Amino acid sequence: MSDLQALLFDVDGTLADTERDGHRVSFNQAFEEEGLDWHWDSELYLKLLAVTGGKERIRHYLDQYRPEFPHPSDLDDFIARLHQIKTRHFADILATGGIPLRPGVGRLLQEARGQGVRLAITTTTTPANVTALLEHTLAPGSSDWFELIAAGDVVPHKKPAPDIYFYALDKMGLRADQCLAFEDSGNGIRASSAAGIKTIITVNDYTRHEDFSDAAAVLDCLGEPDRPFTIIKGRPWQGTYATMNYVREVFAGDC
Ligand code: XBP
Ligand code: MG
Repeated sequence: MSDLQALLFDVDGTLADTERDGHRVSFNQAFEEEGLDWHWDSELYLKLLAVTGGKERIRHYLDQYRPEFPHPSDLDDFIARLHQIKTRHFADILATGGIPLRPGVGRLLQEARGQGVRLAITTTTTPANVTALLEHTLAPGSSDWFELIAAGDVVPHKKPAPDIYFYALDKMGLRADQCLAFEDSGNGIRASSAAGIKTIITVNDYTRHEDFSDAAAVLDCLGEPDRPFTIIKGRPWQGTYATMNYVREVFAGDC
């Protein structure tokens, strides 16, 4: 077994619960701004989350739910413009401090940094969303804590394809067995597992019923001293929240 060299973090649902009250709301704001009578409620959005990537999600919605919508001559441009507006609204939501980090995320990132563990982001979301989230929740300049932010369209196929993980391994000069991934969804773990990377899952309301049989551990969150975590799958741990010792034990397969 190799030493743990790097932690690779998904963003949406893992670092923060961005989907229902962030991305979903900003999609709806963009639709309204463009005069479209589309509205994604929470229930519909759960179904739409099967498709990762905002542009891909809009296209899927058009295909599956709005087949009668008169398609503009350049559909790619239309979707890209709508998505740009959505990204602007999402940045506004983050700037108001509307979306905090999930329990234990900031604490574990600090601890990993202190131990010289390399950090990277591996996500399907737009790069601007990642920096905005980090800067508004963690600390100004905290994007620099991550040696790589692998995000969005830098790879041809988004999760559940493993491309973003292979991209990160390549850029960081690491092997899969030197890394541990943090994900929250079935699509996420399909991507990390297909790249051969051990994965800790922190579930959320949208994902808790998904298939995590490939996970090294499944948690309700990373936990804090005053907010104990629950281990849903994985060996018990003597502590009440996920520390780097816990992470290393999971990585070593002892937990
Ligand atoms: C997250 C996503 C993202 C967001 C929207 O999946 O699918 O597409 O919903 O972001 P994961 P953009 O957490 O598995 O990376 O609109 O910027 O694409
Ligand atoms: Mg996710």
